[in-house]
Amino acid sequence: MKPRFKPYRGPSGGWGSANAVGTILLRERAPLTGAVTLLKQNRPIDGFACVSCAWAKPHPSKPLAFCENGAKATAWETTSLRCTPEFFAAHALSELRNWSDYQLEQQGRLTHPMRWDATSDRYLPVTWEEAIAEIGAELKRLDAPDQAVFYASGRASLEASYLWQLLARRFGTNNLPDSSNMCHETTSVALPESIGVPVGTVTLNDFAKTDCLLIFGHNTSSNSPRMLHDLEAARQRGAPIITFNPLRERGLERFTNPQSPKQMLTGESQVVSTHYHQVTIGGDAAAIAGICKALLTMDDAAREAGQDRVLDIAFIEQHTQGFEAFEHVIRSYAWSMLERRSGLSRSAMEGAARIYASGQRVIAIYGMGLTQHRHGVTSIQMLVNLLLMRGNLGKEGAGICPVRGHSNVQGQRTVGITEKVTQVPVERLREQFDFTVSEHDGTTTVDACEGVLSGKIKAFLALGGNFVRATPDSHRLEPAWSELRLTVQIATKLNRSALVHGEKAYILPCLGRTEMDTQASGLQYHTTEDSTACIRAWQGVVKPAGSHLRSEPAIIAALAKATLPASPLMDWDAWVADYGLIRDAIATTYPETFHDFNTRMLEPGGFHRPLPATKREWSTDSGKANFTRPETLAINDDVEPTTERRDVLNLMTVRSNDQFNTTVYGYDDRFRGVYGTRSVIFMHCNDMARLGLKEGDQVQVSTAVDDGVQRSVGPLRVTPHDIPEGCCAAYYPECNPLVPLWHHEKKAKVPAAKSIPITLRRVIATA
Ligand SMILES: Nc1nc2c(c(=O)[nH]1)N[C@H]1C(S)=C(S)[C@@H](COP(=O)(O)OP(=O)(O)OC[C@H]3O[C@@H](n4cnc5c(=O)[nH]c(N)nc54)[C@H](O)[C@@H]3O)O[C@H]1N2
Ligand SMILES: Nc1nc2c(c(=O)[nH]1)N[C@H]1C(S)=C(S)[C@@H](COP(=O)(O)OP(=O)(O)OC[C@H]3O[C@@H](n4cnc5c(=O)[nH]c(N)nc54)[C@H](O)[C@@H]3O)O[C@H]1N2
Ligand SMILES: [Mo]
Repeated sequence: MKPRFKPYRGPSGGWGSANAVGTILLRERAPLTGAVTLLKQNRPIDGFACVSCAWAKPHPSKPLAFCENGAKATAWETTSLRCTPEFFAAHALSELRNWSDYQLEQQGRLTHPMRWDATSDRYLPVTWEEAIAEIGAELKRLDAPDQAVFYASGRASLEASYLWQLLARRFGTNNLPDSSNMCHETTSVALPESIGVPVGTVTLNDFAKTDCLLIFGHNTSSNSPRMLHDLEAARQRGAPIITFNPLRERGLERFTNPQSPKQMLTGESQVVSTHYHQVTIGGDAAAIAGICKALLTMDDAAREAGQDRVLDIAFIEQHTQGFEAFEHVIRSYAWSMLERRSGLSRSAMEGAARIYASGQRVIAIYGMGLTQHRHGVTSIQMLVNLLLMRGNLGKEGAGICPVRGHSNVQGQRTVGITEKVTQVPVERLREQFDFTVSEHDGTTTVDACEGVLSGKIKAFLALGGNFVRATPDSHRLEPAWSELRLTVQIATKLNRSALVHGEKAYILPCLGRTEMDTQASGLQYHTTEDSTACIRAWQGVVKPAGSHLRSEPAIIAALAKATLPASPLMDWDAWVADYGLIRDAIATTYPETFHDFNTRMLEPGGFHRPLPATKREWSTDSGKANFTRPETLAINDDVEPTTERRDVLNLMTVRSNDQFNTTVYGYDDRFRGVYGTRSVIFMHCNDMARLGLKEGDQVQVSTAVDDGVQRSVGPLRVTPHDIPEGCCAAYYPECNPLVPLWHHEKKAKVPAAKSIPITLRRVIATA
């Protein structure tokens, strides 16, 4: 199909959304089963948790508790297409490596365990028994447990995740990076320092009570569309929504509720953002500092006039520490500097402060626009500072809301998927299973990539995901994978990570969450934790995609038995026969959160993880909520300001409305007006003019850092867009070769995928 470009003027949701659902059901040849399955989506106990995003599922559930992108994710998993041994027999990997992400996954669900055969360069079928025995033997043959990495993408259930970390830890390593290391690890570092919890503090009940929302760097309409219902309800109560985003995301402007017959018939739509600030890429800390500064000025004026204070002094005195130092540094900032760094005018920041101060209960929402930066921790902590100034934490209707990515990524950390030993209940694991957890921290995602490059890592096992495609510096890393001894993909679909492989390579096909998981004790429940720390039980509803598929817990247990010494304390067979016993083990390791797990998971609406900050108890070093002083308001110290060149732009890599991470559902990005292609770069028209580029020109994009490595992607089509000057945007994962591995959040090591200095070279001019 010839690419088309046409600005989208409609709302998000609405008929565009309904049509998109129909199209994908047809393409996956899952129209009827797919449609019936959708009725079970996000219905607890006898239904399944959406496999797409981590946004909270309301209780009681709505009649059609899914969104356009949730429906796409379900259709993608329940597809009737199959990627069989015949497919693999017909295609050598050297050929498949030239296929697109879309083509690979479009082959459908994997059906058989497969082993790479070097002679024919093909994956050939292998029995489960052989595959598992060989993988176990390879792991045991390693010189040290730390030569193995156990990666997890954030989709696996709490049960599977707990077994995965137990396998790795008992094997002797904490090398347990997960997708969080590319995503919200910035949150996991920032929030504990500030407020003593690693996750967001709000629930759906808070959304129902709030009277003002701030949204920083989150593309809600594409990536957590069900949240639009909560935003719509807030708007109907008159709550303002102030959005900070370099791109004017259409879906954050207007929304038509596809579940409202009236809105659908009349074409009515609701304004989502009442105020939209196109902050410059990475300018959030400065923008928030400006709002804080304006609040201080407003508070000074109120005090002088003998009016009510703007700051919540009682809260600040009783519950926080560090305010004076924070106040001092904020007052010292010059408006001109804040304007330059944020890209916003002083009056815009003052206006945002006035609206913020008019709310008594404010929620701050954020996504990858804050976390995937060199100084992401600073930005998040500034946002917490802003909330603390008016006591917007630990009260109903207020709080901090990091929007998690994968549907169970938050839960994986809760049951032990982490590379950091300090977060592991080492003593409890010793008592429960009689082994000593390795005392070294394991690898983050970035460390794991470095280990692959340096040769330190010899074996890489993935519980889902597409690590090779999701990680930075792809062109440097890909050749290094062939030096590995062992690569194992536990997966539902074929992706590039199975094609860029080690000397011994296996694909182990697993059940998806929509599918019925029947074990010796019958149909199994599994559990997940969403972005609001709500834990619930679910059950698959569709027939498994093939008779050879195994569940993730069953695969992990088999690997454990083939790898670890036998122990009566770890009864892997019993765990697989009845997942209730895995939940009992989880409850023994983490009693505060998971006591009476098997009962409470079935309570209507599930149960919430206890979070001290929501009760104004602060599990921080100081015992208080901490105001933190920003270390810097610099956007990106990988490019020296003195050598800042006029031809260097700041690139953010973003998702389209037609993908789930590295899974490309299609080539349209309706809200951004792009159809039939992903090879585009969105630019400001002044930058285009300055660089002598015209709409439709094809450019090669290169990273503008001087570390001796050439990084380049293209050609991409120059596409004018409403984005601040000096900023540009293009799609992830295609642009991952541009991200230097060392270009990551300073403390959290999340790749800084939202601020890559680049230059452009025209390769083909518009005809
Ligand atoms: N349909 C669908 N749903 C998904 C996903 C998906 O791929 N598809 N992925 C899931 C996952 S794992 C995650 S982590 C989430 C991701 O959801 P998001 O956090 O929305 O991630 P991105 O698509 O990367 O979009 C980042 C947004 O931040 C803005 N932004 C970029 N840089 C900055 C900045 O410096 N400041 C500010 N204020 N804004 C900035 C971009 O313009 C964009 O709107 O979604 C989850 N849900
Ligand atoms: N440049 C750039 N890079 C980024 C980002 C960015 O914004 N910009 N975002 C980052 C973020 S936030 C994230 S979370 C990562 C995502 O990184 P990953 O989580 O590693 O990648 P996904 O694309 O979500 O993984 C998709 C694959 O998961 C497998 N899969 C799907 N369902 C299941 C299941 O139920 N079980 C199993 N075992 N496998 C399954 C399928 O084989 C599918 O091909 O990418 C990161 N990389
Ligand atoms: Mo993510």
